[in-house]
Amino acid sequence: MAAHTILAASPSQSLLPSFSNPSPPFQSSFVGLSVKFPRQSLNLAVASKPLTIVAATKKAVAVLKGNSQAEGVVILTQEDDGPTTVNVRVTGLTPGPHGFHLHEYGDTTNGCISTGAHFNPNNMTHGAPEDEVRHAGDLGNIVANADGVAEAIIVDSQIPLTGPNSVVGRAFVVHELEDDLGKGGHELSLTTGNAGGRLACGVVGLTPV
Ligand SMILES: [Cu+2]
Ligand SMILES: [Zn+2]
Repeated sequence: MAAHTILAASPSQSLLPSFSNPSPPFQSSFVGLSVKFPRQSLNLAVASKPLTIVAATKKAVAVLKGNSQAEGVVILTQEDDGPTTVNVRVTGLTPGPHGFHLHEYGDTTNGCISTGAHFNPNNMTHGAPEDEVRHAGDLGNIVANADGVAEAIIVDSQIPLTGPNSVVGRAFVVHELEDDLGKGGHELSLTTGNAGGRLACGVVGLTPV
């Protein structure tokens, strides 16, 4: 996998435009009017200088443990500002669906309880991953087979690894019961999906690509 690609025409040349040029092409000629160009167009305007293209992959991991037999590993990858791919493997579950969420805090001082509520930066009610109205942390259910093993690959756009809504430092939680995706009619459906207890959890941390 292309990990961290930096392309530059010549590493020995400066990547910044020269300010010693007597008539820089990016300077406004209108007196008293300030014109700002975004950095990218500034680079393009200085045709004699090399272009810089940066493509970055971010990768993170969470190790899930708790006061049950359930344990697992979650690997997250994100290319640039694209969706995040979440690779999940949890063992030690009862066969069937189990709610799977990103919770707000990466705090396990009181076990999985101290990870708080579902990660919800947009102040929504609980829902399914494909719903418009959902918590960002709502990743639906993972389904364990007869051996108690749940494996899933989830691609989601609301759980980036950078920026103001980054999930690095927050925690995954796998639940005892099925998440009803907000549609169960239970008093907890619109907050937790009525997914029951917290079997295992793990804090999302950066890892080498
Ligand atoms: Cu949860
Ligand atoms: Zn939720």
